[in-house]
Amino acid sequence: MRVAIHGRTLELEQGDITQQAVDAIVNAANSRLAGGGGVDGAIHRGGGPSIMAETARRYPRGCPTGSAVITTAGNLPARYVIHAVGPVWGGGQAGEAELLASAYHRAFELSSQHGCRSIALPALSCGAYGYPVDQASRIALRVAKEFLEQDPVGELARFVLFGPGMYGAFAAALEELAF
Ligand code: AR6
Repeated sequence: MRVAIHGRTLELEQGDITQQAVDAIVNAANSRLAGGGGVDGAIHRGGGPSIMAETARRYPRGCPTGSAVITTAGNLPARYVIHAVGPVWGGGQAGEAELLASAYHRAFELSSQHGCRSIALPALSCGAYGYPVDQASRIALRVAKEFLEQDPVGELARFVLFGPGMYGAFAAALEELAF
């Protein structure tokens, strides 16, 4: 599914984010940048040890929830990996929505600052961190839309969703957003 925004493209695709040949892919990291399962596990497996070596060297104190840091992408087809830290879902009263929006926002900002025209993103916080996908997808797409509307560099934002359920939730949220 694809929509045009100010001549730029917002896309949804079902698949594996590590296979994306875009300028930057976004990792669903934790604040220690310690690696783990899900997207994070797949990125470090596919990219090789140079990514973890770089996060340890450049960001020894990790990355706060709601923010992101950038590294090269090792053996992956992308040029950069942007490690974004979404919130753990705790019921919605602990600022989760703001933190999720801010993690996406910072990831987009870093991609633009590094001259990336295309970026692929996962459903941050929607796996191990338990964020309800109907709510998370609206936040993710709103931030992506705002980015594409005003950023001078970004041309393509593609959400790469794992499985038909996650794709369907994002597709419903995208239809709901008025373009
Ligand atoms: N490509 C695209 N999406 C994927 C892939 C993939 N290869 N693998 C999983 N997903 P998660 P979180 C989907 O758990 O909730 C890690 O241990 C998955 O189905 O990766 O932000 C980190 O180290 C789900 O829809 O990220 C952190 O500790 C979405 O990606 C913690 O998990 C996000 O699931 C972060 O949890």
